[in-house]
Order: sequence, then structure tokens, then C-alpha cells
Amino acid sequence: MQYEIYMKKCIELAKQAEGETSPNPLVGCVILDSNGQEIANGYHARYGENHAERDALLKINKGEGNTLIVNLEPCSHFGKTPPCADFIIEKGIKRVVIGMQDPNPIVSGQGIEKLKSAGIEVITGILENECKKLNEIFIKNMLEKKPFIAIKTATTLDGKIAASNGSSKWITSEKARDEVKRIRKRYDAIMTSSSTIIADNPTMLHRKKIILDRELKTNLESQIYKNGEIYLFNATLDMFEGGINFIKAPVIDNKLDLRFVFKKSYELGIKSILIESGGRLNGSALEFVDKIYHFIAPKITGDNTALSCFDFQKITQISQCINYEFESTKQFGPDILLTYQRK
Ligand code: AOF
Ligand code: ZN
Repeated sequence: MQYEIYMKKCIELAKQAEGETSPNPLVGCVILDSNGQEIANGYHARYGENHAERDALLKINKGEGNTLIVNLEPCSHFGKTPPCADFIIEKGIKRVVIGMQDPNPIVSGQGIEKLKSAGIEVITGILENECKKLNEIFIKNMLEKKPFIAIKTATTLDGKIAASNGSSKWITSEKARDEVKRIRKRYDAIMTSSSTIIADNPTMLHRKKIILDRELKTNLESQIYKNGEIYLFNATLDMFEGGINFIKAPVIDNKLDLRFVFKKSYELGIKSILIESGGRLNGSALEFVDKIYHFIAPKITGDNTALSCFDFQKITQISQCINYEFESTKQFGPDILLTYQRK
């Protein structure tokens, strides 16, 4: 049986809700009849709505479904809806094929146990790596109670994000920039620094924005403040005013304490953050970063005074480099996107 094909389909179905399910996972589900024909599918469309299994099971009658395929272990708890495992049993499903165990401590294996005790055959670990990648944010949240942090940068072949005068419009093509918009959607918030706002006055359309501005140097009339919920971390003010959440953070070595910023963001319900800034913030954030999206345009500045995408340390040995692991590559017009994860 080609469960991998259907698991791929579950992942594709789940991805339709990218950006809509946080803090919950992305989940898709396919149901086959006893001849192995697909008879229904479904996905978790939005936080608080039906889980993927329920969405699919509601489309069949009892006894019609034989095998249910889902990228995440069915839940066993009473949450916003009754347990999916109970509904699977109720609908007379004979076999359940699962991509990965649920890292959520209130489920974590108990969904599988419930199904097995009802005499259902359970097959696990189908396309497990792909399923884990799909829900990398959810997994980090569940296991570490910390936000998933990513950096997006766009550079020339020589790793420059702007000319020496700060001008950066545009290094990458429109196709690459459209992809950035899609990437942003996956994250609860985007984060940038006062220097980027002052240099570029970017709009960065997004529902939540985290701004690091220790000395409150940015003009509150800047484009970035014109939409979305704003979390403005700084060294002095703690208040809500003019639609802005000013949050006071400790300062270490003349910089806002990022550990505090990320912890506080998580407490405020921000489960994933995409950093779009310059070399210094990128550098200070690296120790917390789970993933890097690096767009590269086929251009060379040849200017060592041009600004670099990671600019935060002096090293004398290559062995002092910070190492990442290659994840994927994709082309967007003339540019490429390289994705890396923490080693
Ligand atoms: C989802 N969608 O398709 C599946 C989930 O807050 P609740 O009551 O909706 O429960 C969320 C938990 O249910 C979630 O953390 C995960 O452990 C489990 N499975 N959640 O939102 C789904 N299958
Ligand atoms: Zn469920």
C-alpha cells in the first residue's frame, strides 16, 4: 500500500492552512475505503475549528471508511472538540496510518493507545521527517515552551545586504520578494530593529510585529507602525499607548536582552518569529535561531564596506564558525533560496 502518497497529500492539505492554525499544528487527513480508494479528506483549517480527522470523518458514514491517514497522532483529549480517537473508533475505521506522534504532553502516545485498545491497527512513522518539518514550530513550542525563531536575509553573491550607504532596494527579484511574503505568513510575528526602520522605512505588512528599539529612536510615524499589533521592546517604557505595546526589557552589553524578548513574546502568545533585519541583530539572535532563509541574487558588490548579512564577531580560525545544516534549495526567478536549520 502506498501510504507515502497519501501522507504527502495530508501534508499538502495541511499546508492550505499555513498561518491560520497557530498555536495549534498543521494537520491533514485522508480516508480510504476497503478497496484503497480515497473517499474523503479534510484538514484543520483554523485555530479553534475542527481537527483534520473530524473534518474528514464528518464526510463519511459509519462503516464506509477503512483506513484513515493523518500526519499527526489523533488526539485523545477533550479540548475544543471531543477526542478524534473516539470519533475514529465510532466511525468504524479499521486501520490508522500516522506520520508522527503528537509532542503535546496531553496526547503524546495516548491517542495511539486508545486506537489500539479498540482493536484498530495502527501504523506509525510514515514520512516522519516530512511530517516533523511541517510542524517544526509546534514541536519546538510543545517540547521547549519557546518560540521558534527564523531569520530571513537577502544578499548578493558576496553576502551583502546593502551598499555602504545603506541602499538595498532591490537586491532580489520580485518573485523572491513574493516568496518572502509567503514565508512571513507562517510566522506569528516578524521582528526587526530600529536601524532597519531608520535605514529603509519598511512597511513589513504583518499581523504582529516585534520592534527592538532600545533608545526609542524610531519615528512612530514610520511605515512599520501603520498596521498590525506592535510590540515595541525598549529600555525605558512599559505601557500601552497609541495602539503600541511598549515593553521594557533588560539591557546587556548595550543591547536589549534577546532571551528576555523571546521569553516575553512567548508569554504574549507569539509562538514563532521571523527576524528580518541587518547583520547585527541577525548575529546577536543566532544563538536562538532554528532556521535561516537565505535568498541570494546573482550580483556581486565587490565592496568590503557594503553591509553584511551576519556582522557580529571577529574570528581568526574557520573552526570558530557557527555551523548550520542544509535543508533545501529553490529558485525564484534569477535568485535562489537556501534554507538551513540549526545543527
Ligand atoms: C489541532 N488540529 O487537526 C489536530 C490537533 O485546542 P484543541 O482542543 O483544538 O486541541 C489542540 C491539540 O490537539 C493540539 O495541540 C494537538 O495536540 C492535537 N491535535 N490539533 O488543532 C488538528 N489533530
Ligand atoms: Zn483531534
